[in-house]
Amino acid sequence: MSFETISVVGLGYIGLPTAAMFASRKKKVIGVDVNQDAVDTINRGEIHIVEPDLDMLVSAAVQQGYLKAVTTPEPADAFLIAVPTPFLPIEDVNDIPRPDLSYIESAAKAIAPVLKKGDLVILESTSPVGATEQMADWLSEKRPDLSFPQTHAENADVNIAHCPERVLPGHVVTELVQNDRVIGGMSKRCSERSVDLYKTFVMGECVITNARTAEMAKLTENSSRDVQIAFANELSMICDELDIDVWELISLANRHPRVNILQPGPGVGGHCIAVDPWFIASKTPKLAKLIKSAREVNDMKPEWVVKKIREMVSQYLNDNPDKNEHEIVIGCYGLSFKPDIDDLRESPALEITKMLSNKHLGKVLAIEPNISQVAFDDFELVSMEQSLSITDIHVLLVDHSQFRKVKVTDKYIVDTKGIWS
Ligand code: SAJ
Repeated sequence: MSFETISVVGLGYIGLPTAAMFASRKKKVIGVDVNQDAVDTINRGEIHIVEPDLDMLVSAAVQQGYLKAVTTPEPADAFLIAVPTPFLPIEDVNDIPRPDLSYIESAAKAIAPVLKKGDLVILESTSPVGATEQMADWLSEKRPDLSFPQTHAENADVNIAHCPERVLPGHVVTELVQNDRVIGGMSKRCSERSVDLYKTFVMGECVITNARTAEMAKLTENSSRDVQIAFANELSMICDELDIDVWELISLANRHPRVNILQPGPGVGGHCIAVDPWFIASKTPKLAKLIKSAREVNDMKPEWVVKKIREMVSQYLNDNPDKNEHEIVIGCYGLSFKPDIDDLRESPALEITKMLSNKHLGKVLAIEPNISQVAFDDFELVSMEQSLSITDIHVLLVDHSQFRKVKVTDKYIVDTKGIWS
């Protein structure tokens, strides 16, 4: 059965580019989102998120009539669910954060009334192991007239699979086409039909497994990166204590043919790597010791950086006994969660700048070349030139390409990315 109409539920950083990609291959796409503003924006051929080349794709798709956005699901041959999976609120600081599946539940319950025999439902949202089976149960509860793979395997009326997205923000449009896809069907037929669907635009290999392994594969990829970054961050703190340049150390160690250490930084941000490892740790808390400990190392790095800045303030005051702390201006270079983007979600740079504003008695300035519209309560946003002329202590938090082009050689620098030190 071919897929004439495809519905993408959740039109965010993953759902909208995926919808636009199917539409660019001349499939009729119905995008669904609960946010009326996002729906209106898309129907005007515009976008509500920042991602290179996406604006052109969406504009062309809407103009040519292949993509439309709605707030209530309509019948389709395939449904892709790309809604967020955040944490549930934590009651005690010692609790392991647990995933909140309510967005998936709402999406499943919203599409259930329009499902028909022969449809394919794919969960793309990053999910804890077992979430796809749980989604299948929610669908089956709502539609007892249809059969699902958990009870009817290859003969089910509706096919279900988990196919996690793995694209890098800032490179979504190319990575959606070129990356390999992990396809975890609840039956062989579910997987094969999912491969047929993705082959509409995916040039990478579509590799088949089961739903639980596909869920775990995505969590494993991001946990592996988190653990590796934690190793680099831990090294940076050890080297600071031992008076060794961590950047030189890592470049030396990486000359070994089987060593490839990542780069330390102010901490780990974004909505994926700082979140997904908890989905493994909350499921198997007694076994996921390394994964949990890596999260803790990365999560406490911003506090350590603030401590280093406070030490630099003390050193500045020692060297300049005629000054007091109220007169010291600190410039924080970079606010986003990684270089050359404007995304502030879970950003350690923003966390550090805010913490500093609360602690420091003098002025705190922020320099963020990728953001101009946002106003911050805690600190002032200034240009690079302004900051360089009035700042006493320079804190490099994000290695934006604009910052790499300038060599700041002041005595008072806290450089979390190793580009000015
Ligand atoms: N970071 C470091 N040191 C490094 C590399 C990264 O401190 O050497 C920091 C970054 O500054 C940032 C955080 O880690 O704060 C995460 O950045 P990232 O570039 O590693 O990853 P994301 O969150 O932009 O995207 C990740 C990707 N996953 C992997 O590379 C395994 C992407 O492919 C996933 O699709 C995405 O998560 C997701 O949606 O899950």
